[in-house]
Amino acid sequence: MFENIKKFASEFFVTGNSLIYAADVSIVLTSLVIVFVLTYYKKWGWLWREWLTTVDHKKIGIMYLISALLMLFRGGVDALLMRTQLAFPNMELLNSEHYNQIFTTHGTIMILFMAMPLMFALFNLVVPLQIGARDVAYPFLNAVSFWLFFFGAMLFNLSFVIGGSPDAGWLSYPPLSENNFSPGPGQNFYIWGIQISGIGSLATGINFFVTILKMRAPGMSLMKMPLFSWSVLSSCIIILFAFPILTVTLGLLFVDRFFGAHFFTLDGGGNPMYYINLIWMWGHPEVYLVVLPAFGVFSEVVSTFTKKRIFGYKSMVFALVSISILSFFTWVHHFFTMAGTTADAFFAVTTMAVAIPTGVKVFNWLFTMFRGRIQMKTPMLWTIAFIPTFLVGGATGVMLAVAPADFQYHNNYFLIAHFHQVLIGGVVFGFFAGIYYWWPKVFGFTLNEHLGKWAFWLWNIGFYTTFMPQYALGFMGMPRRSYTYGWDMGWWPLNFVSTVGAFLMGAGFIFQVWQILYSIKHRDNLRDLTGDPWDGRTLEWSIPSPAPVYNFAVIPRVEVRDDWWYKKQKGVHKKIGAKARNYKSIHMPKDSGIPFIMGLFWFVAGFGFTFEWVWVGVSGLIGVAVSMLARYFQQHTDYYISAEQVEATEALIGGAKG
Ligand code: HEM
Ligand SMILES: [Cu+2]
Repeated sequence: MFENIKKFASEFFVTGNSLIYAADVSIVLTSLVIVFVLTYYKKWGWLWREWLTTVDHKKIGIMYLISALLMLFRGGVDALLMRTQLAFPNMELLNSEHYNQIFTTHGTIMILFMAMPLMFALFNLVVPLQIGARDVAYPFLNAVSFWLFFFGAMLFNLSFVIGGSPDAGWLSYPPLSENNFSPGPGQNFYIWGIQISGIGSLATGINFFVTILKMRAPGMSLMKMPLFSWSVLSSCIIILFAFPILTVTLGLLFVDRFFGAHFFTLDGGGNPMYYINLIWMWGHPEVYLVVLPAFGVFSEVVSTFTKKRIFGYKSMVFALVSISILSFFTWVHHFFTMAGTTADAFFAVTTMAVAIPTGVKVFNWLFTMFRGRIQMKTPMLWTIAFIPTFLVGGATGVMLAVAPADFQYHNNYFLIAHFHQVLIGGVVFGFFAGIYYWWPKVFGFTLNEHLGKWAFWLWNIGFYTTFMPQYALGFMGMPRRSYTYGWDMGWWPLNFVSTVGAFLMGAGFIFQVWQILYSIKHRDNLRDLTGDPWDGRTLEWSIPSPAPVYNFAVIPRVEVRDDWWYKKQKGVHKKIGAKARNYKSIHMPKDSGIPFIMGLFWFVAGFGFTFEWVWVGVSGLIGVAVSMLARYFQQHTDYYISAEQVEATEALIGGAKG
């Protein structure tokens, strides 16, 4: 009996590495601290009422933000471990197996559980306010999306301490990811963690697509819509077409592994290349859909901090939409070395074509800044830093798109440098700019600028120090995913420099955490009472910060692009308050515990199938079905805020100006 338990435990829990034991201890301790604090301060009810059951897009946005920052930490620790291992030849910090696991979890977490939720945080925090809506089109579904993301991410992260991490790379190519080569739970964690959160992402895409098309304030025609909302719309178009491909691909891989099918194995008539084509038909659009909203942020920030309207608005919209369409026609550039010459030529051209709309956008940002009164606040700093970074990232992308030359760069450090340059310089810088920019809207106080500038410089210097040497390492032949190298290769000085840079970025992250904590502590001094600290141009700045539950006491009527700015210029905004006194009752969605519970059941289902405990998996799925039925039969899903209550709230928060 005891022997059996011991055997089970040694397979169930990941053992044999001091780092993992340390993680076990810290996970248990952190959980205990959280439980203790919640109990001691009697906060369980508050947590359930205010957060776990909320359908308010603003709170959901905050939960996405917190989760994404935690995941940035986890993915960052993975990165630093890898960089430490590579700092010198023949290092023995990580063995090959452990290194494989770490680059797999790093890549997966950074894209799916860091970039995606950070993007969804901005969708939720900004879009409804920017288009003058009271919530998203489907608030309940929005909560379901969040909890699917959350429990999918938890499931994936659990693999670190239970069962073992996946190790077949962030896209998990077969045949390596098939049962013969990767038996056990690791790959299953990958499949189910991503599957569950991916369904949530698809729902978010649908939600914001409908929200933007159907819920804009009266008068805001599509061509008067702010560019951030346009970028979200383009991103959602990609989600709508790309995520179903991911769901099917992972589903087929699961069928291969679980039922012994042969979709992606050569024996039995399948082919791994089917998978590789499918996963990149999702994967390439995926990387574009995370960068488009960053482009949207830059457009807002540039025009706010130069006090000018954006140059070439229509060409900006055109560029966004054409990038979202082009994104579906480039996937083969990920395996030029495996395709034929005709296919290579076609996909080389489509890939290079992406540079055109992107170039249009860069010039428009520059023309907007030209002769503007530029205010060097942190959101603007990140935007200015983005331009040269993305330019180099884009140019090296075009180099990679030259199919014959790609036979040289393929799968070496040149590629690693290229995609980090666009992912960090584009996506991460963009979302940071967005967080700094909209932070006061969300929380009612600004972030300390001084610490923010330290973080900015550390991240930037760190970035170039880390990734510029990697281009050279690529030319020197260092393959991607190598866990070690010898003294004879001549690679160590550049690797060492790269590692130093990675730690500088780590220091930058610490400064950001410090900046946030410091600003929370001193929020009374940093308080913004105007609701419009940057003298903004779009509707979100016309209401108090943080916005009340119903966002707009009276839905604004939009006449021009940058409506709020022109109302301020004409001085008519002061009269809005007086008119607005004529409040009406407001229709709102009720909070619900079902999304959280449904997410929990998905987690149980995923966990069960991961360990091939079929009955646990099936029970989880039954739970999911039951929670859907429960929602179906729910009667009272909405309520009204009375006109008097709206009036009282507005008087309290100073909404009714003038
Ligand atoms: C914060 C600084 C970062 C550092 C120092 C870093 C470092 C690394 C390293 C050392 C590797 C493994 C290279 C190899 O052995 O092949 C890697 C791979 C990867 N990184 Fe990062 N990274 C960082 C941020 C990011 C971000 C922000 C993203 C995405 C948003 C990202 C996405 C990826 C992906 C997709 C891979 C490929 C994983 C694979 O080969 O399966 N990284 N990174
Ligand atoms: Cu691609």
